Amino acid sequence: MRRGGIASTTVLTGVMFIALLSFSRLVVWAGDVSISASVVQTPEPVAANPIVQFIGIASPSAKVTVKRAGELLTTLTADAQAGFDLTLSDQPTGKVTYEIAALDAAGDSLAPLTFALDLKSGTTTIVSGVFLGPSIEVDKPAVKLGENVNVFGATAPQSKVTMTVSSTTTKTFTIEADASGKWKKLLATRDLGVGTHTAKARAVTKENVVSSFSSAVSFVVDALDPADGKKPADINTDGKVNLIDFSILLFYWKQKNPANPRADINGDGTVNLIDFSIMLFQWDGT
Ligand SMILES: [Ca+2]
Ligand SMILES: [Ca+2]
Repeated sequence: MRRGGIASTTVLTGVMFIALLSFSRLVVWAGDVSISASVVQTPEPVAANPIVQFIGIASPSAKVTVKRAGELLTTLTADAQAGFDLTLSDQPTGKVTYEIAALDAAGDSLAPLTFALDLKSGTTTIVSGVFLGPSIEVDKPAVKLGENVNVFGATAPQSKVTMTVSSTTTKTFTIEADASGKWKKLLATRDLGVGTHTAKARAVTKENVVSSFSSAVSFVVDALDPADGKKPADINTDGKVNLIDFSILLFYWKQKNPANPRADINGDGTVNLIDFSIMLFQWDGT
């Protein structure tokens, strides 16, 4: 009887129903995380401190940390399939806030989740279906229009990652994570346009468990400058170093910080013989 028989199982069903109702108010979501919680009644009437168990998904070999009211409680490593299962014994009663965070195998952060639970003495609270949002990084914070940007991260192996890239419009991309949970998308900035773009992602496992959203990362796509790729001595940026550039050089001759900064070819603050020698060196003629 102390180990729990048919009678106590019947009681448990009723308790679980009440617990689910109350948990629907107590759990703080981050996105559409599906969470089930149950309360198991122990035979002892009082005394035992609450037990909390978190079962979820991060990324393969992620370092998962649990904080209670901001204080680090425990750290563990997710398995090769990204799963983790941790039990916290001897927890306080009353309203308690837990934060679950994780770093993927490369050290990048997955999106943390926070849970506000109301713990009762002598109970075990199981929070399952906790799927942390993927880690997400961008390889360059700023590029010129036409260059590529890589957005990448980690999540559950073989899960389907949906990434949105937003600025004035939103584009959606679908990527499959590989066997080690890594995902990557090469973005052609010519398709995105000039401006600041913000990317975020979420994942769905093959078993249809949906993650919360990742953090957002931003990158800037700058318009091409007419001078991009041109020789420094091509002062008027027409593609040739010739007499036109030489006449501009003469116009600003001996000036400090000329109104046309390109006339100071080496950028040392003065238009002089050094700039002229660079021009001769880069000379195209005619
Ligand atoms: Ca020129
Ligand atoms: Ca100069």
